[in-house]
Amino acid sequence: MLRERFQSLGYLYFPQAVDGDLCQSLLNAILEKLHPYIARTASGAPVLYGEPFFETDAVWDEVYPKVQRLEAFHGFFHRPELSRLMSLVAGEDHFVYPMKMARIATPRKIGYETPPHQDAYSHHAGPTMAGIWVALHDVDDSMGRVTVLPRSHRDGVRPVFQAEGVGGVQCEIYPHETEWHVSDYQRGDVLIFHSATVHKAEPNTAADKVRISVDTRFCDFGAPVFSTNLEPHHGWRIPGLDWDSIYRDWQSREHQYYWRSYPNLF
Ligand SMILES: O=C(O)CCC(=O)C(=O)O
Repeated sequence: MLRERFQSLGYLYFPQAVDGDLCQSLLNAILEKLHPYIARTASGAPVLYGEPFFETDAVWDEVYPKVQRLEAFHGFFHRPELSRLMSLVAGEDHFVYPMKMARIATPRKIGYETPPHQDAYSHHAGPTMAGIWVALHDVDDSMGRVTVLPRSHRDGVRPVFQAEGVGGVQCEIYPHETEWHVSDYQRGDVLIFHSATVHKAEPNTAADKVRISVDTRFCDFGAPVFSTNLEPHHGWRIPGLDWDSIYRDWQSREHQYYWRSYPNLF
């Protein structure tokens, strides 16, 4: 039934599907690495101190490798509760992409939010790949919510053009596609979207609140996986951001290099 809904709508939304304490603990670990640029207020939302920044800006390049080196960040997507959600779409035997992403959507960076795109294009993936996105704290309508275009996966992979913002490309939106699905999010809310479902982030129009979320990709085990997905996120452009450096201080080897034996890389 959920699979049918997923195939029909192109996405699934699971409110508070991940334990709040687990999200809190990962958020705290990430915030430690974002010091002194972003910190948590008593009210809960992460807050920006100083100038806004976006992926590839100098501050982002300084803090992001520290976030990428967190064992808890990578391990998060291999936990049973996340696996269970992925199984609903890709079956028990699924493959979690090694590339894990953390999003730091700061305010006052209008125009640099994630543009409308399809992951099938950006990750060179087929129809059985999907994205999983998790809100690590409550996200209100000012904070750059992620929004999806329902049923947009049915029209296949679309032409793209260059855009500002995360990922740098934007896909075509057809004139009849005017109804986006969006919600305020609570900590632990999960979105799963089909590889061809168009999604984007709203601008973060808050005065100082930052939206921090995490996401990755997954597929049924054995589906083709394009080799660029085996790199750490932004490892292709940040010197030294490679798996050896990411894994260096980890306590466990369980989630290190698990992807090397994957049978269908191209
Ligand atoms: O969180 C964001 O701003 C972007 C998320 C996204 O586009 C994705 O997970 O594919």
